[in-house]
Amino acid sequence: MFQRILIANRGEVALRVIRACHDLGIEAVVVYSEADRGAPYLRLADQAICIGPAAATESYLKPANIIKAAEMANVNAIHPGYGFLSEKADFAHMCRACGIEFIGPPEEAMRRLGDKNEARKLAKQVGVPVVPGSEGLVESDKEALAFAEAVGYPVLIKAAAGGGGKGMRIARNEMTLISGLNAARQEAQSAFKDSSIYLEKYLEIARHIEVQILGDRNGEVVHLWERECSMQRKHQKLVEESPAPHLPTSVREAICDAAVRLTKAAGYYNAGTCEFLVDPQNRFYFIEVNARIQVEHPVTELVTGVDLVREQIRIAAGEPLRFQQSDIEHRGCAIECRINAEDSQTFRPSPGTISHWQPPGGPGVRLDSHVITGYKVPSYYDSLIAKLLVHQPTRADAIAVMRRALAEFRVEGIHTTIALHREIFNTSAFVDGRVDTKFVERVLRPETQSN
Ligand code: MV4
Repeated sequence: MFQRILIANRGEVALRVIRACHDLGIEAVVVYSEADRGAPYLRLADQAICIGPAAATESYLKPANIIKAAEMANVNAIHPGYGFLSEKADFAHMCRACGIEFIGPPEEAMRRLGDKNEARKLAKQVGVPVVPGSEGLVESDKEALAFAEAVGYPVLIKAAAGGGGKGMRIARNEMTLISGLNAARQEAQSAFKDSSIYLEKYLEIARHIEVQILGDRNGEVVHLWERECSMQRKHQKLVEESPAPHLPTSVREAICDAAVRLTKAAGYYNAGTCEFLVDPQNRFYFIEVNARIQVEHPVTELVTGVDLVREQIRIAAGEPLRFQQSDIEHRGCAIECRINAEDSQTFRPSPGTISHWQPPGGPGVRLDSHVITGYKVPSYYDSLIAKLLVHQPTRADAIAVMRRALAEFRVEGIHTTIALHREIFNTSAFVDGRVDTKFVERVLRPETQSN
């Protein structure tokens, strides 16, 4: 097993990985930017190393700075967390070439699945349904028009190098298809240095359901059931839960099985997620793989009892999975609310100093957060400050405990999304499990509706 791990991330997830290291008897070295100097979670690490200025591009996104810190601290491995360098195959390669294990998937699987068009091809090969789409990349306007004509509008323009909604554009007619293609190509070129585009039929009403998997270096892969992640706004998830409400057992098992087939075929190991869209007729379609641990992983930890971050570390160290599929239980219902430092009406960021922080607790509550009273939320990074989770035998109980926990939660000095969550948990459509990806815009903030 590793003796020392460097954590190439910040905030909530850096603290989550510090804890997993310590649970395994491993020393944790954390890096920080100048904006995070003095952050309280740094004191829980065994060592903290400054890697550059506040701007992420000058610190958390600079491979050379991170490798240098890793070599200085003499670590065996690097945990990238989520975001930042977590899905960069070049970074994984660089770590391993320097004799430092990258706690993530193999480079080839990262490259193959990181290209969404390639991931789609692989899914088709192993019999996993995909959304009706273009046959490979779209090279010309003529091809795009022919595809849209054949499947009917609306269509969704997607960047092969994109993901998580980046570089996506809806086209509802010929004119917006042509202009959208050009805009999407330019956007993809500047964001990912790759202008490759493909098309899919746009599913207007769908639920976003993802399957957690764990694979080891011997080619074994198990799934840890699904999470329902439809409650989101502008590709920022707000609430995640497991099990997915109203998902028939047969469909659930078929989706989970599809996720295992796909990741096995990719030669994947580490923790990972396969994302699917599920339409109102409960037909499911693969959309993409997230080759990293995700923000919402604790939802799965609560219902399965598996510590996903510890398992990531064990897998990276070469240990075989300690369970087979039939050992993975799913107990009760878990729900997560993402608490962000932003205005719950306008969704604008709300950085600043937290003058009072009074977190909820008690039976059935888990709070993952790096925040304490007096903490200053920097303006440079993602605004996530806490993840509030509950675990109960039934969804109704989970909702009741979440309402109670949200009522206990007091944050002063900045705006947070706690107020929005109180609204969500008092909305009958949510309580009934009637959620889809348009929920917030349709039910809660109709004035902000765009599409
Ligand atoms: C889609 C889709 C509908 N039809 N693809 C969003 C994130 C990325 N992983 C893929 N996503 C979607 N792909 C097709 N063919 C709907 C989403 C989607 C979404 C789209 C617009 C606004 C919010 C959304 C939330 C979740 C999923």
